[in-house]
Amino acid sequence: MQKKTWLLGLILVALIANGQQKFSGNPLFPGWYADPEAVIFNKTYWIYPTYSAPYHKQVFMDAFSSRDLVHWKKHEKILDTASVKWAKRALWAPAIVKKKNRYFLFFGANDIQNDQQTGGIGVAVASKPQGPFKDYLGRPLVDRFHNGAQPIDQFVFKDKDGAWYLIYGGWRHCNIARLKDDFTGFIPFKDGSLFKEITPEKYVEGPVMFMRGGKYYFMWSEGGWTGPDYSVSYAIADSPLGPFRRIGKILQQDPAIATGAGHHSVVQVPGRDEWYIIYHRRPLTEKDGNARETCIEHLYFNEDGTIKPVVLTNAGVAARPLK
Ligand code: FUB
Repeated sequence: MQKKTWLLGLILVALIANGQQKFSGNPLFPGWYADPEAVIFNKTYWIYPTYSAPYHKQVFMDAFSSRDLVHWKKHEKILDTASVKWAKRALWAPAIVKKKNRYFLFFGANDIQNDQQTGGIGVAVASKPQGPFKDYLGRPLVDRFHNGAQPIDQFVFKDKDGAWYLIYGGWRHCNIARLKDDFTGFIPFKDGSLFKEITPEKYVEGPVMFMRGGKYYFMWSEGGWTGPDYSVSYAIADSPLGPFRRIGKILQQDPAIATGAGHHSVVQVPGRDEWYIIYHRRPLTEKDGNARETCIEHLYFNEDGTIKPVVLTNAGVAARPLK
């Protein structure tokens, strides 16, 4: 009898502790998930990651939503290669935007190695953030190498004048292209070109752009994603076209916490100078390239606008419901 009471007490304490949990913890949710694209839709945080597995198993994407950064709900198979006839494998690095009550999910597929192969960057569309997403174009949006950039790792940036840009590229080259308003193709730049190379020093992949204080922050991943030295660096410019001069590294492994920290996204609490970086990293116990999990930390700035180095934590961040 005494033993039973003790056990019940223990369960009660665990339940209370769980109910009072105020920190997200890292990783944010279980499972191998990489390249997290974090956004806010309708006062809810959403994360769209790559399902991190061998390429032939990367045939779908899951998404995760949260009202407070602490409690996460999994939305399974929001996109599946079954609904994209040209995509067979290696569904990578989603980027998502909302436009006129539709959600456009840009994704990489097939890991093409040359212009003869089918694949590249595609677009899927849905009426809800949790999908189901369907192929929007029936073909890739970018299906060739331009300026040496493998068509993967897309990011979609809306400029202050309303122009939409696709920023993308693997294999150490990064391009920017101005999207047509309906996302079916590209608008040429003044010189007639469609794809402008904006590659900064040491760039490898995973571009991200955001604005703060009237400046364009450009971030990217460096090193090899399967190794410990994967990391994130950044530049600041006055235009989305650059030029981007590398300022330095702000996210990297911490031998006490995790390795391979990189391929991130950035979220701002609307109307506030409060920022988060959402990224993937590899637990110290793991060596497999695909053993990547999605984590979160605060992103802080210095007075002069430069970014402070990110501190990797196991605790993550405190609950932050959106009003
Ligand atoms: O997850 C697949 C690939 O790994 C991404 O496209 C790269 O950026 C790297 O994170």
